[in-house]
Amino acid sequence: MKKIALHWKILLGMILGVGVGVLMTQFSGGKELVQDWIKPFGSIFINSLKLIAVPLILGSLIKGVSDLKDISKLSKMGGRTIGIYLITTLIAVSIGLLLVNIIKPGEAISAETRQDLVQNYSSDAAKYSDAALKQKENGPLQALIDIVPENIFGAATENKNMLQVIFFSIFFGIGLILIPEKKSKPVKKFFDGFNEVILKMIDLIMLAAPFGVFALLSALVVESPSVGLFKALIWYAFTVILGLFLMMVFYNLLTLLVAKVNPSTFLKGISPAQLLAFSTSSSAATLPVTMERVTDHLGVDEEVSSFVLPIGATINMDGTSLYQAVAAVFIAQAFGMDLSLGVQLGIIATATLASIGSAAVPGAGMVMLVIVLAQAGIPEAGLALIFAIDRPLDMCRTAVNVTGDATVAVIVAKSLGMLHDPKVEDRS
Ligand code: DAS
Repeated sequence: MKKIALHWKILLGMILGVGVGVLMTQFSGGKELVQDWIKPFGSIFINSLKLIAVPLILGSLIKGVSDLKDISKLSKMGGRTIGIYLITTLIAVSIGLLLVNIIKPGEAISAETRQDLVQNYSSDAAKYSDAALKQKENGPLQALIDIVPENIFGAATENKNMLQVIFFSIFFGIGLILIPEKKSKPVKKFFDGFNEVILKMIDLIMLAAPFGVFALLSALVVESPSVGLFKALIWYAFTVILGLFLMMVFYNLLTLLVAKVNPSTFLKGISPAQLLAFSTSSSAATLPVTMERVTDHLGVDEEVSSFVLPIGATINMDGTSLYQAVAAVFIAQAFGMDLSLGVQLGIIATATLASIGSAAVPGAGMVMLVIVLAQAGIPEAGLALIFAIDRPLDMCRTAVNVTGDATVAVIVAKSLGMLHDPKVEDRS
């Protein structure tokens, strides 16, 4: 029998989850049945995603940074590349934050639904106020101090210290570049293999996604009046997709203004990679196609594309960072939390770093969202609100991630005089 693509299975899990949830609300005791016998499988699924977050960061970041090869190459091309990657990611997060604060999707939740949400997750809400209180007591640069762990194993045990794991990973990657090649080779080999194992573990976890989604959704439906929630989820999805669309317009403007590549050439050149990214939800799986399209159809020199794109697939995820900013504020709005400007600025930093730490595989952006939520003191239980529609949004944000990488490759090539005429002309 033809293998059914994972996203169709997830979609089926979603539909069955809603169906069972609605069915169970018709019987007395139905809600408790779902909470006692189905919801735990959703919690296990989310825990497995959280479990993989730390090794995911270690593997994908250390590999990404150590792929920079040597410091001279790092300075010549790496500095420029990472600088532009950082700028596009900061722009993406800012667009996301702006839109979610204007559209306020989380406020489309009915008061009684919010009451239910807070009731069901009241323990998390209490944690939030403690975290916010602690935030106030700390000095202005506490967030900077918190990034440097005093003990990497301690940092790795708490999701909220993920930024410390990211810091350690980048630091370790730079150390790896600086030691002699013959000493670093086995270490790089280890992390290449380690990374492969982690990506395989995510594949395995995602196999359980249809069941996880089913459990999450049925619990979600029985625990809160669905009509108020789904209206909010539609507004949430609209906010993310509008932000992603604006990023696409931004990329076309950038390649046109900076590299004089007209939008139709750019889009015809990169669209096969975008479609593959959309259907696989994996920048890593798309990378070989992105490389071929950017080199042969957009005229970027091989030396540039082979350097900029692998790093981009690992650490540059503009779509993901925009989604994480929107999702974090949406969940806070859903719980009736009013995030201060300081916390929102903190989200810019954590969503940028979380997207850098997200691996290029399906669902990685949602795994790393845990960091943004934990750092801002937003209940991670809110993940249950958005998980059900994460996959379609993952498909969209991955297509944006890949387009962002291609855009930076074109700009870096242009700035180094290494942008040639395309080897292959794309007919209209
Ligand atoms: N699916 C990830 C990627 O491959 C992005 C994400 O999960 O946000 O880019």
